[in-house]
Formats: sequence, C-alpha cells, structure tokens
Amino acid sequence: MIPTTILSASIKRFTSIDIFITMWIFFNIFKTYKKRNLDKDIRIFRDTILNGDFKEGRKYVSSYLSQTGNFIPLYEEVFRSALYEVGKLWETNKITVADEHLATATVEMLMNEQFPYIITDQQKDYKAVVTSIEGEQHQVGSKMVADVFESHGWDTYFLGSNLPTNELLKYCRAKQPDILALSVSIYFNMAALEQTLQVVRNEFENLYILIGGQAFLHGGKTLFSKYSNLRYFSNLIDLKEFIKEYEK
Ligand code: B12
Repeated sequence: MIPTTILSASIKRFTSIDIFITMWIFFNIFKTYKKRNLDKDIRIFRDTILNGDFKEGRKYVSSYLSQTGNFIPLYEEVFRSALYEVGKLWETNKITVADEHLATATVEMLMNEQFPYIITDQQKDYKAVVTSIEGEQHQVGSKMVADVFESHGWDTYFLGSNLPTNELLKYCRAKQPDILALSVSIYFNMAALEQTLQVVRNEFENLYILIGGQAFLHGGKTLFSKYSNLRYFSNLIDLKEFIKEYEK
C-alpha cells in the first residue's frame, strides 16, 4: 500500500502542463484508433461496392445511419471516401474498368435508395439546377449536391452529366433557377467550365452560380474571383451552410 501522504505529494507534483500533455497523448491515441477503424470500415465498404454487393451495402448504410442519422456524413465519409479508394485502385491497375463501373453503380443505387428520406415536405420557393458540365461524365458528386438542395426543400433539377451547354441555357431559360450548380471532376475540363460560365453569365447576369468538384484540386482557382455571384465549395457541409445563409 502507498501511504496517502506520498500519493498526494506526487499528485501535487503534476503541473497543468503535465495534465495537458497527458490529455493530448490520450486524445491522439483515441484519434488514431478512430481513424484506423474508419479506414478499415471504408475498406470493407469499398470491397462491398467492388463486388456489387447491394444487399451488404444496404446493411452497411443502415447500420451507419443508425449511428449518425444524417445523410451528409454517409455521402462524404463513406460513399465519397470509398469511391476515391476505388479511383486509387483503378489508377494503379489493381482493378478493371468494369470493377470501377460496378462500384459506382452500386453507390448510385444506394444513394437512390436514400432519396425518399432526403426529400422534405417543407417545400421552399427556391429553385436549383444542378449538373456536371458538357464533356464531364462524373455525376455522383453533382447528385450529392442536388440531394443537399432537396433536403432543404428546394425545387431541384438534377440534369446528370455531360449536359450540352446550349441545352443547359435552354433549361435555365425555362426554369429561371435561383442557383445553378456546376460540377467538374476532370482538370482538362476546366476550359469548358470557363466557356460555360461565360455564356451563362452573358445571358443570366445575376444568376448565382456554384462550382465544385475534384478538378479544383489541380488548379482553376483563379476563376473564383473572376465572376460576380460565383462561389466554390469543396464539400457538402460548406454547401449546406451556404444554402442556410442564402435562405435568410
Ligand atoms: C466513377 C469514376 C468514373 C466514372 C463516372 C461514372 C459516374 N456515374 O459518375 C467514369 C467511368 C465515367 C469515369 C471516367 C473517367 N475518369 Co473517372 N473516376 C471515377 C472515380 C472512381 C469516382 C468518381 C466519384 O464519383 N467520386 C465521388 C464523388 C462524390 O466525389 P466528387 O466528385 O469529388 O464530389 C464531392 C466534392 O468534390 C463536391 N462536389 C463535386 N461537384 C460539386 C459541385 C458543386 C457545385 C459543389 C458545391 C460541390 C461539388 O461534393 C462531393 C461530395 O463531397 C474517380 C476517383 C475519385 N478520386 O473520385 C475517378 C476520376 C475522377 N476519374 C479520372 C479520370 C482520369 C477519368 C477518365 C479521363 C478516364 C479515361 N481515361 O477515360 C474518364 C473521363 C471521362 C470524362 N470525360 O468525364 C481521374 C480524374 C483526374 C483529374 N482530376 O483530372 C479520377 C480522380 C481517377 C484517378 N485517380 O485518376 N470515371
């Protein structure tokens, strides 16, 4: 047994710095543990979609949602992370193009299954047109963006990928949206984005335009200050914050 006088003397010797360092170490151990688990989970989900195992994917989604109850972390921390992992495997020739297509299709099916829970009855008097620009075949990111608008009760028109610019103009004329959201994943489509922005701006002087997508990881940021009423967002949480501000 340690005599209480010795014990209390040694406790007193702990300074607040010691306590801070100990807490910091524990916090980091906890963070690493959580990240390892998340990485492991993402790998499991990645393999599930690579196998096109919709039923297993659905189980994963429902268990994830029972913990978080929110579709945005599901979209970004699970679907987006797993698809980025699929991209790495494809880039390094570890999987085939067919595997990658199946994985994407499985995610799209799982997303569509969430749609009835995302839409709300509280309709607002705002309209958003969301699409991936001409030449751009990636559409999962823009569908996620569309779903965030839907969850806010906006009339949302998701026009998929590779939409010819003249068709986009026609559609905007017909719908007169409050916001046009454009997605670009491939860096070599940046010039096409700029062209799209120019023609849209010529006709719709004040239309609010949102841009986003992985292409901006490689550059293109000079565009952000070039046009008025244009905002870039890299993720759905920032987009959601923007929508809330816009609605005020
Ligand atoms: C699936 C896939 C495809 C599918 C797409 C099918 C579909 N239904 O969408 C197909 C087979 C068509 C395809 C084709 C190609 N692909 Co591909 N593809 C992918 C893959 C594996 C997943 C894409 C995805 O869905 N990601 C998940 C989504 C959710 O992420 P995200 O788009 O970044 O979106 C998030 C944010 O960026 C943001 N966001 C996105 N858009 C917007 C818009 C707004 C307004 C806002 C606010 C936010 C926002 O919100 C989302 C949620 O956080 C990626 C790997 C990767 N790293 O993503 C490669 C990838 C994107 N492809 C790549 C390439 C090179 C190609 C091809 C050129 C291959 C080829 N040689 O043919 C072609 C190009 C075709 C074309 N012209 O577009 C590269 C792109 C490199 C680059 N940035 O330039 C990647 C990164 C793979 C790699 N590691 O090299 N691909």
